[in-house]
Amino acid sequence: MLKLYFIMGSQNTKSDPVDILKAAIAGGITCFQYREKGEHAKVGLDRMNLGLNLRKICREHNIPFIVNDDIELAIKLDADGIHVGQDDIAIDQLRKLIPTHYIIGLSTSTVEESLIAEQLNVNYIGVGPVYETATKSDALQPIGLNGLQDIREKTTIPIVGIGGINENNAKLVIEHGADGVALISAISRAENPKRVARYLRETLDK
Ligand code: 3NM
Repeated sequence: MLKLYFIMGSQNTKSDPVDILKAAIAGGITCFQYREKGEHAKVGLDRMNLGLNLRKICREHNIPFIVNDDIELAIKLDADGIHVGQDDIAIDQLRKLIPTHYIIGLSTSTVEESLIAEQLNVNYIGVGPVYETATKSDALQPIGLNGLQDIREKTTIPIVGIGGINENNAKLVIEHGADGVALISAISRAENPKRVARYLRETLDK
């Protein structure tokens, strides 16, 4: 499920997010996260309605649908899981508020955070930023492939690398221990999202 993990909100594309998601699925993504967040993100009903559309598309194609951060939205959209950051709700608190079957993902960027995540029994960690990214305005300093590898060697939890990942470096991220790659702009801002997703999937399947 983590192999080719696509994340998007309407703020991440100039096109219709529905079209981008359909193209990404046709190209072979294995998981989707709805992350309607930051400058120019939709709020309220608009955010909900886009979420409903994207959720429906994922359901039709058997693609796990994860919601970023917002528990209420995740439940309203009948998501398959939720992804939270270090500064969001504590995991034991989160568990009390979501259905037991939910996939839980947690962002980490250090060995220490990753060991704690492992102890908390979350389903996967999103480790990054591996590379510099322009997509997240408050992103930390890149940890690099070495930082990723260090976390891999000290934990056994499933890892998805994130931050600045694209067609040219995705394989390296896997070679340094990640089980999958999570990416936004490489697909959401691509001229041909389907082709990029397909290329990524073929590269990672090799
Ligand atoms: N989280 P792109 S980096 C959403 O380091 C997000 O936790 C990060 O976007 C983290 O693939 C990031 O366009 C942005 O670089 C990823």
